[in-house]
Amino acid sequence: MSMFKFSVGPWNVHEGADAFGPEVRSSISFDQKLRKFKEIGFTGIQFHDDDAVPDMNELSEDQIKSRARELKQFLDEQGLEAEFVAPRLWMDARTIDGGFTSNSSADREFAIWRALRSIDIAKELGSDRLVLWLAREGTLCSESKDPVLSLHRLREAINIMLAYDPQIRILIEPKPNEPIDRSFVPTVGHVLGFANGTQDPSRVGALLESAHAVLAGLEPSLEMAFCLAHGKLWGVHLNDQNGLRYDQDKSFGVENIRSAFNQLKVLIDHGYGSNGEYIGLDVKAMRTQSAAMSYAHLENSLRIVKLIESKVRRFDKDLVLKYQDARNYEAIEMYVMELLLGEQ
Ligand code: XUL
Ligand code: MN
Repeated sequence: MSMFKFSVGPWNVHEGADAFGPEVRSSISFDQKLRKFKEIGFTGIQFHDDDAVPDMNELSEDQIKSRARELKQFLDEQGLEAEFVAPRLWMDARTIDGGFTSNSSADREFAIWRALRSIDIAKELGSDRLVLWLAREGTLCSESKDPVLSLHRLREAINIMLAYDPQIRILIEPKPNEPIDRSFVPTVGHVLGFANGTQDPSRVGALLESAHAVLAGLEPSLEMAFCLAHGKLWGVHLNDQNGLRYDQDKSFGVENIRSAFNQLKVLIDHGYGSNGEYIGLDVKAMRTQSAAMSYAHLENSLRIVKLIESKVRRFDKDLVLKYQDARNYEAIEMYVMELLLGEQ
């Protein structure tokens, strides 16, 4: 049994298209995905704004809210909860060069409109969390944007969101690159520094994705620790990543099981989840897998989390304290390896 609640997004079951090839699996309807998520053991759903309200650009603000209310009823019927809503600002022709940091004022206005509608949707769905993955808030060409001005623009946009709804909390999910070359807010350290400059730092925190930390050359468990030490770890996207490559969204723990162990250890040791936080998974099926395997990466990741969680609970703190006092780090390392290899 896990002590955590788990969440997942509809985009985690997908057609398999990548930058170099067409789709390899047929689409599965939204309702079907949500029902299956519940069956597998998820109780929280992560939404992009247009997952929740498709074609929202064509709808009035009232229509958007009423569609969101219909979705809330469906979630209630299924016994599911919305964890967060995130504006999908990277797919629109108006935000090809970023939303909040675009040089075009019309693009920036559109991005803010989408963020405010995402807040409306979140409220209708009963969530106080807006996630900002700042996909294109950076550059492909360094000289194409003024980086300081861009950060001021990002801060202004976030201040507008904070003022729009006094309850909303903003979780910035940093990623150092992809689809842009260089992000203006690449790590959670940047997020927390940036949060301090906003009008209400108490409502701006972080969502840490394991793969994004690895892409920044950093250890995900320490990035989590950094946020936990500031009371700012409000969400996680557990997954895995084979070094400095494209964003892989592999099943949790399949590349680096010791890091996976340390991620769960820091979460458990420091009470992650006690304020209602979810363990989110942001994993994708391998492109080679058939439609019949559309959910295996999710089932596998959940099972891996639970298996590693049981290792963390068996971790012998007293023994390790003794080794720490004796500065016998070889013994600690071997103990951890034996624990992970089933010899403890
Ligand atoms: C992209 C990513 C997103 C966010 C939500 O790398 O992780 O799916 O989690 O917008
Ligand atoms: Mn993510």
